[in-house]
Amino acid sequence: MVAERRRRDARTPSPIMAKNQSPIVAQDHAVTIGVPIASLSRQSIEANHRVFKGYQMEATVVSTQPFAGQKPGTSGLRKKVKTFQQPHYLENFVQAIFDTQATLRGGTLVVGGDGRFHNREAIQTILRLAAANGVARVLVGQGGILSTPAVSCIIRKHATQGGIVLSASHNPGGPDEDFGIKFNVASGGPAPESVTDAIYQRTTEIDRYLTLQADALDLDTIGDSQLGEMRVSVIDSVADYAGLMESLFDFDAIRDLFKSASFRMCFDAMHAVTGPYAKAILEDQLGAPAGTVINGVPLEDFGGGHPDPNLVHAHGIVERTQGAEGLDFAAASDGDGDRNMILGRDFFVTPSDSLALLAANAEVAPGYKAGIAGVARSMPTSQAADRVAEALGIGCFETPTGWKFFGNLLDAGRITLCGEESFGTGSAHVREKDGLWAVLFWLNLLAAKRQSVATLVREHWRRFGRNYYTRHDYEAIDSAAAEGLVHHLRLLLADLPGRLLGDYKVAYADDFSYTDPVDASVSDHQGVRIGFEDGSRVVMRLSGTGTSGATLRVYIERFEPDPERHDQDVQIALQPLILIARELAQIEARTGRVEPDVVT
Ligand code: VG1
Ligand code: CO
Repeated sequence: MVAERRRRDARTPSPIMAKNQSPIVAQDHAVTIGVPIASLSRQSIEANHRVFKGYQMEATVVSTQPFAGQKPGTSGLRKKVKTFQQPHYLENFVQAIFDTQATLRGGTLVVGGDGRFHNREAIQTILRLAAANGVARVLVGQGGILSTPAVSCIIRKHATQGGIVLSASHNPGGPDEDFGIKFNVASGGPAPESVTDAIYQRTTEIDRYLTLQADALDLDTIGDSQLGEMRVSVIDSVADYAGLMESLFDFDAIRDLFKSASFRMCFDAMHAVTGPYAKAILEDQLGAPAGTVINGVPLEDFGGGHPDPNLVHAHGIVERTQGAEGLDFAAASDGDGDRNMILGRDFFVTPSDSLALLAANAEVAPGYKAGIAGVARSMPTSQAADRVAEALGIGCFETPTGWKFFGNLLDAGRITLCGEESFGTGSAHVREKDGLWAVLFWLNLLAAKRQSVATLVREHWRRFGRNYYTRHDYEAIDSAAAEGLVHHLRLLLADLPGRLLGDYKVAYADDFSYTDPVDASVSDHQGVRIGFEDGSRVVMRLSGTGTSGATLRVYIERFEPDPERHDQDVQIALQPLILIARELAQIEARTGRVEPDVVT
């Protein structure tokens, strides 16, 4: 079925469709693109096959009804593929974007996805709606492929009015798995809450969408075609992004590193979107040996795996770094290319440490040699970066989970680097987290220092102290039980400060509320956090990206200044705090789970 669909797409290029098509014109109900929604007559809204007069291809008004639950979560709207395949489901959401984002009319939109099942169909639907809604031009990645950071890069480079990314990121793909859509604004970043709220609000009252009756466009051939009045430019998925990377990092030094026989690396693209990017940049441009990139062909079901670069789902490359013969460096990225996992020989770099290390050594990369303005991390991310910021005398910000909260700080020039514990690291070069960027930064660092990953991190700990850190995920738990657990925790908060839990005295306990330092917008209920007097923390929140039941995330952190104690097993070092978290939240009693599903 998948192959058939692909063939059909490729067989039906219709670059000059507009000229071949004879429009069905209903003169009596002709309306013009650009009329405000309110001025469309009831009759014309409800009638199908109404026409926009004066355009080469007819635009159709289709009546529809709202679907419940089209509220974007931490990163866009994510649902099962089957949900997205329902007639009008995607159309409603996309129309809600056009109805609320006025600059797209007459503007340019970037569209692409991570290649998962339903990507191509969804792009064709979006193109038709875009044309019918008066978008002047769409830039679409070849084969429908664009990574999340590439979309951000292209929006910025071509100064477009926004972009749409089709991805459910690290969630599995396939007919019975997940699909997703997110809208990025003109800065290149994920839509801020004000925008996602407006889109959601519109989905609750939507009663019509505009589309064109048109065949599928050829997405595989680079070049321009017309869809009604709209120009569709199929662009190279990699070129703009690769150019940006070359402007930031010392490619000559990395080339030298690859030439040295003693350096061996592997990049696992997990059959997701970064394959073409990693091959072009690492192997073709930087001269890494062929085969450095594994699982490099994007597949609609990611080869049946979770494209989630962590110790559990990317265990294949973890094994390749182990033992005396282990690789010097290995990395992986996720479905849409915005996450990264960094490994050295027998060594896993915690994402929170990775952010701290890059901040402490940013000047090795030409793009950051002038220094960094500040750093930001999401609240559950360890405080390792804070220590670097303090030493450097630069700003340090703590934001809620989700990349959209970094946007204002980046736009205002308050920060240069930012990151999340969830394998997300990035900088002001785009407005998304960026998996390959982080890998290249590490390669640049290794090329400049010529030390092993383990030595670099251990020396960092020696200088700044070590923030032992882990995250425990309890996946697909009963939603009501999860809500009950969070409610229970909130009730406890007021009484916790001053209390002794095991050996740890509670310094503060709250439900994190964030006031954006740039626009003063407030985001409440961003996670329960319990801070102890020695700087240790327990944070708990529910995931905003899952699609079945609820996922409870428990984040645990403890600071250890003594270098003599930097080599403990992480889970053992954190055991007392792990038990405190489990007891406090009554995890077993409320969810029936004794152990987490994923530990990172
Ligand atoms: C998770 C991560 C969060 C990240 C988000 C999107 O969200 O915890 O840090 O920003 O995924 O990443 P949640 O709400 O499930 O904890 V991605 O690579 O899925 O765009
Ligand atoms: Co992602």
